[in-house]
Amino acid sequence: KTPIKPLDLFNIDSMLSAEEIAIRDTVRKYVEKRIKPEVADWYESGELPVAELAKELGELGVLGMHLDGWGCAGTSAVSYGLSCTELEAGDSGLRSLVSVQGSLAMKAIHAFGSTEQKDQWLPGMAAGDIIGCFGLTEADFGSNPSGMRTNAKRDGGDWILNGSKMWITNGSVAKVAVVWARTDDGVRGFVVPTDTPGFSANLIHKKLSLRASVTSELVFDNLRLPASAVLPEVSSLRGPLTCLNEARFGILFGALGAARDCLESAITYGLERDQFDKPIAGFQLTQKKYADMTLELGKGMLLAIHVGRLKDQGLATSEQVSLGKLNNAREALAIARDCRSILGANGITLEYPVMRHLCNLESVFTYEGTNEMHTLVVGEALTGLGAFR
Ligand code: TGC
Ligand code: FAD
Repeated sequence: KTPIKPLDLFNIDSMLSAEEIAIRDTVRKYVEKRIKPEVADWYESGELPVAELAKELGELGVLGMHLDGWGCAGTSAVSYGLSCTELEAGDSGLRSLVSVQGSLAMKAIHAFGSTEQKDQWLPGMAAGDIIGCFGLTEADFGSNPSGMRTNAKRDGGDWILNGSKMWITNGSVAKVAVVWARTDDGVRGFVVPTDTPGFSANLIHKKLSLRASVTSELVFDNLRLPASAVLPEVSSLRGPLTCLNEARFGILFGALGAARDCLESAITYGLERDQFDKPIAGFQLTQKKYADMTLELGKGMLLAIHVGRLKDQGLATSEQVSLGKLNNAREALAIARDCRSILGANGITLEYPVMRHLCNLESVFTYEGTNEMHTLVVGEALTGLGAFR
């Protein structure tokens, strides 16, 4: 029999519009042609040509694609999600670049910025000319951003920003940083041009995950900003958490892209690799792994599309996004691990994408809210009892 691809077994395409399929296929082609041939080298060297890729991704139309106006395409949430799946089938670092740009930095300005801020930043960010980053996490406050120490104080009409942020994607290459800081009026967002005196970014080295991604510490040392730098429309953690909902939604789809690439690689490998005089794909134990992984991949995709359809109707809740992030990041990681076992020793090299995805998915499991944070969000929804503190 001719083998069928895992997601085709679910006929996922039957759930998608012609436009969604066209967008997905365009992103898939870009990833196949531009990313897959080079990504192992980028990963090994720990260097990503971010500026070049951002321009290309801007031309592809994926930066802020789900936002309306200011050069953004205003696509459906499902189209955005499917694009994340394709980007992450290339590498989680590529999807991170796009998530942070579109769903975090651009979303913050789009949702909470003034018209002047939107006019100044969004068109260049959509085009990929201006790279953005989003600083919420601090070294001592990851899961609990409400404890943040970074602060901004008024000085006449200006603001003075002090503190630091940690683990910031795109931090060293960004021209603009959206920074969340404690103020006398609550948590406020600041749009910070990274050439402002007092701003510095230190690259984080020795990562074993997300190596094809720039991750940095940001430091603000008496950084002076005009009144016009503050995002006017929000003054609580609702600001950053609203942006996180968008990025988490992208991960719901994205993580499955990495898992799909692992599974397809493991099936191809299993058909070509003989042991005991037959392909290892022909052994029942291997087929059980394939079947179980395909079920989790397909169930995850059905869940992602369901949440995406709710989102397109304006019905998706943050708890539903948490359900999806919790399940899909966890199952993608489990799939990557099982695929690695099928590749045997070859599975630990960069000759195949599996170990790279597996290492990346460890970060995906942690960032945008850890597995435990999303478990507690769901627990609170089910019981009405918050168990965070
Ligand atoms: P809590 O007291 O519940 O709420 C504070 C304010 O926020 C509002 N809110 C939300 N708004 C929108 N969406 C949500 N999901 C929201 N959850 C809460 C809430 O209504 C309230 O608003 P207001 O105006 O009434 O004050 O907050 P809490 O301190 O108890 O925290 C809850 C918790 C633990 C769930 C939250 O802190 C959390 O999600 N922690 C995880 C932190 C996190 O995910 N960090 C991610 C950083 S960015 C990143 O990782 C990028 S990775 C790169 C990539 O994406 O590729
Ligand atoms: P901690 O919060 O210290 O958690 C450690 C462990 O304790 C976890 O297992 C956690 O679930 C558990 N834990 C904590 N509290 C509880 C509790 N109440 N109950 C049970 N268990 C608990 N952040 C940004 O702001 N912007 C970015 O662009 C960004 N990019 C990132 C890129 C990478 C590659 C990585 C790895 C991280 C990035 N982050 C970014 C940071 C990321 O969001 C945080 O790492 C994440 O929120 C977890 O915080 P932490 O690492 O401090 O872990």
